Amino acid sequence: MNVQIDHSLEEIRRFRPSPEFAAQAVAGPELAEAASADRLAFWADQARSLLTWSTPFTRTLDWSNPPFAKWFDDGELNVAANCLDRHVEAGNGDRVALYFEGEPGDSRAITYAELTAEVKRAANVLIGLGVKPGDRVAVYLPLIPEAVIAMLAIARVGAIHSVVFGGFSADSLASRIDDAEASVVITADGGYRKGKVFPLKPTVDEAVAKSAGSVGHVLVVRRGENEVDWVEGRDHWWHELAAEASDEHEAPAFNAEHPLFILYTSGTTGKPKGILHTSGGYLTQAAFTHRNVFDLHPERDVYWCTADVGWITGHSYVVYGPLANGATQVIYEGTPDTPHPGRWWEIIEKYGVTIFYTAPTAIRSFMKAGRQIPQSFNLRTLRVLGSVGEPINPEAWIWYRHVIGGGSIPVVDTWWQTETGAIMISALPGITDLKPGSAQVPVPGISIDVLTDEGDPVDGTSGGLLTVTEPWPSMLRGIWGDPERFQETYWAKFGDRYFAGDGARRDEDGDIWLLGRVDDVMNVSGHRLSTAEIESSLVAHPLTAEAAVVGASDETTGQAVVAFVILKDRQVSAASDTEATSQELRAHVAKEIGAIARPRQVFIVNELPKTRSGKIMRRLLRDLAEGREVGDTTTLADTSIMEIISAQVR
Ligand code: 6R9
Repeated sequence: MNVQIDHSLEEIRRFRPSPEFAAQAVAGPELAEAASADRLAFWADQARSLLTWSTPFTRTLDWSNPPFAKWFDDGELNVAANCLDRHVEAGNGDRVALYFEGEPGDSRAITYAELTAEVKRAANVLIGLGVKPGDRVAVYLPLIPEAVIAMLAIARVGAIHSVVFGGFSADSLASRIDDAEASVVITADGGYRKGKVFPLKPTVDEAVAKSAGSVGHVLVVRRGENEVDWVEGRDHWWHELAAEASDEHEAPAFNAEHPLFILYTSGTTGKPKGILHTSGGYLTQAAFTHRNVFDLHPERDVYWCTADVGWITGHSYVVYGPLANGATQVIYEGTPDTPHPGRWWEIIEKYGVTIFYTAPTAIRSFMKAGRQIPQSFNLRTLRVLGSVGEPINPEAWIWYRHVIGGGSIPVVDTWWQTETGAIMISALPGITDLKPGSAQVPVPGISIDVLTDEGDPVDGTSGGLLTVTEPWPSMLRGIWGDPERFQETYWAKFGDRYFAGDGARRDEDGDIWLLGRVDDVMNVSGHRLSTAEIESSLVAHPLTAEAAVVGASDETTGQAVVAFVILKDRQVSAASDTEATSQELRAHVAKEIGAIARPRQVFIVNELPKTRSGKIMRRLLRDLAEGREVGDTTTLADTSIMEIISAQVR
């Protein structure tokens, strides 16, 4: 088997679904047939059958003012009640919604009835703090049940959540608080990470102090039991207010286009974009894809998606999709290797996980650590594996299927984005012949095309730009507070077709292969980082005159941040120890933006390669960072520059 894996980079194999799997699969060929017969009727059917509407809709799509779509817009529903109350009313209140596994080994099983009661309490707490429909509430929490409860409580009262990943810095949190003018922040004293308590409350204190002053209340979950400072009147313990709050709360109905959340993601400029999602269409597509792509049988499956709720995957495939579908799922607070490198596999064994959804970067780091680790656990309950965040190389795909999946279960590679809200391209496990390395086919009801830069269809199997040609239910409705940037970023290029920012090609069978970003956005361990944002953080350091950042390919993380920095003249002598200086700059970026943005390397150089018009040629720096021969330098203002830089980097 090793021999096969070593030679699998040019993967040509297909894996047909087994007849047993196909026979029990929730998605059959009729889905795609119905969708191609009448796309809008198909989505309307999904919205009616997967969700419970307080006021049924009669209109499916309003696309009269592109790119501003409205889906199901005369219908009303409460998103949280769709994830909670209706399952209890249907007699499934005793089903476990969440198996929580804390990093130190504490655990809790929370049923749908219990989760519903907790969310009602939290909704009453928010109302008590003055939160009204349409208000923005920032969430800065570890992956603990209260993160899920907070998001659902915010949705339940019609407010808008903005979840900020707990690894982000005070500055990043402050800018997100300001952009959305959040009135409340929900955080914890701290959470567990790599065996230690990682404080969160001090970061919130710093962020609120730096922010423009919209925050009136900070609600603090007790988790790490670390010491925290307290601002009387502003700060409240979650457990104290929840204990006083009623667990009765009637969920009000909101319009299908009522905003549900804002989630910030990196763009090509330094300023993160607040991607806005609304209620009915988002929940329809999250639930539809979660059920059909993962072949969910809610009465018997145990599902685990390893994403944090700070990312879109955590929104759609930890919170909204699984809970709308009444699934039982695992959430795990900590890191994969704490306290031992088999922690994830131990969790799969402990809970009998049947559906597992993770990222290629994690799979590759497990590959490095060796198959003996997962092989010492019982993973035989698994029956579907998913991948998301970046292209999965065929070698990792095969390893995932063989070593984790025992060699016979489907692996679905799911392409989508914060902006698309839910899965757009994926195999369906009971139907599609799987092809390692390809994300394969648009999900039923989604229209994808690969176009040239000019907007023409590409020739045959050549590469081009990935576009979505028809509006879809879970599409972003805009960028918070910036309709022009929304138009400019996604729609200006191809008119009313959505430009995703990814390169792609279709093979002879029509399967889609993703080729990575075509803009200045890097993908590090499945997380989007902007070169511009990291460059501006580097330039903000007193030692730095100029900086250029590139994403260099990295065996484990997909891409890694590599920076080239020119120091200010007067600082060069102060920074004579280049090793210490580059360490300092790496730490600076981690502090300013967050640990995920910490450059793998910072090279101190005297020059940067520029065109005559002064644009930095990052392509040449990427060649250097990836240890390749430097490409065409003829458009450089000074063609000798690359030799000087190469010598300095070596
Ligand atoms: C869900 C998520 C989106 C970007 C996207 C693309 C890359 C995600 C992928 C993939 C190839 C896959 N991406 N899934 N590339 N194959 N299966 O990751 O959202 O954080 O917004 O990132 O990630 O480049 O444009 P987000």
